[in-house]
Formats: sequence, C-alpha cells, structure tokens
Amino acid sequence: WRETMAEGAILLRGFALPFEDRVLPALREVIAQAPFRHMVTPGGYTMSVAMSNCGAAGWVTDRSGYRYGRLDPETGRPWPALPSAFLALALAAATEAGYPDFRPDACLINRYEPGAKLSLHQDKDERDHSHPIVSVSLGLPATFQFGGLNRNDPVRKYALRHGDVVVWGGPSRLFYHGVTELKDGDHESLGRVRINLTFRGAL
Ligand code: MD5
Ligand code: FE
Repeated sequence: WRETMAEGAILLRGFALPFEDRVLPALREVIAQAPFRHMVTPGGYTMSVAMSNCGAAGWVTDRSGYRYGRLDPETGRPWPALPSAFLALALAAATEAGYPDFRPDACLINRYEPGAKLSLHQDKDERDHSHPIVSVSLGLPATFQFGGLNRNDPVRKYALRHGDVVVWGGPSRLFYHGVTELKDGDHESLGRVRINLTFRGAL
C-alpha cells in the first residue's frame, strides 16, 4: 500500500479511508462557508476545476496573477479554519512519509466534475519549497500525470482513487503534473465528482 512514484513522491493507497467519516462532514462545513467557484487564470481562461480553500491562507488566481491570500475574495472574510479532521489526516500522512514536522497552513480544495481537467503545471507559489505537499483524493478516480522538472520531460500516468494520499517532497515537489479529463461515474459517498485536498505550507 506504500509505493514510490518518483524520488521523494510517496503514494499511500487508501491512507485516508480511516479518516473519511470525519473528513467528509468537515468538508461540507467548509464548503458551506466558502463555496466552490471557478477561478480565472491570468491569461483569461476560466478553470474547469472548481476551487475553495481552508486554513490561514488560500490559493487564488484572477486576471492579476496567482497568489496566496488570507481572505476569500468572494466573501471578503478569512478562509474557514483547517478542520481538526483535515489536520489529523495531513499530519499522519506526512509523518508516514518521513515529514513529521510538516505543519500545513493552507488547504486548497479542488472539485472535478466529469470533463474537468488540470493542465500540466508546477506548484511554486509557496514561499518555502522544502515543505512537502500532501494530496488527498476523494470520490471518482482520476488519471494523474507527472513528469519532471522540465515541461517537456516525459510524463507517467497513475490512477488515483478514493482514499489515496500522495506526499510530494524532495525533487518531486517541483515536478510538472496534471489531471486528465475526469471520466463520468457515480461514487457512493460523493456522487459525480472527484475532490482533491492539497495541504501546503504556503506562508
Ligand atoms: C489534484 N492538484 O489532483 C492535484 C494534486 C493542484 C494540483 O495539482 O495544484 O491543485 S497535487 C499534486 C502535486 C503537487 C506537488 C507536486 C506534484 C504533484 N508533483 O511533483 O507531481 O487536484
Ligand atoms: Fe499542482
């Protein structure tokens, strides 16, 4: 159940399953306070993935660029706090992967509906890239693709399913990655969506 995808990238199959009874209700509370929205990229494209955040900071994009901010631009209020169930899951996964000191201050929540995708990109808006990113997959399965440090490096594909957790540290922290168009399906607890939680040390 523990697999190395690349140097520093550890896949923990089903690691989130024991947490799901606490994580799913907490997710619903966060989304009630900070609803999913389709953000616009600096280039003017509306993202097919809908996003929200919780924690001290949240990731946002608009015509002026990408950044982390303490306020939800839609409501003008601070992002909801990280639920204790989210934090417990993130810390347990980071510890399992060899990062016992990881203390996330941001959790980006991605919602994929059938057809939604995330094009190949790097995550580099965080201040300190020595912190790992902990990624939790929930709901419908997705094809995740990741390459290397250069955009044109060859990509490998992985199926990520409900309950899978990936800890991205070391060299893989800055690897190019994306998610292909979500296939339709019906997940028993989440319905026709994939949700991905990414825990980050942003500030
Ligand atoms: C997702 N989300 O499945 C992914 C999971 C994002 C995003 O990419 O930016 O919201 S995070 C995957 C990730 C993070 C950091 C490094 C690498 C992958 N990697 O080296 O491949 O919605
Ligand atoms: Fe990413």
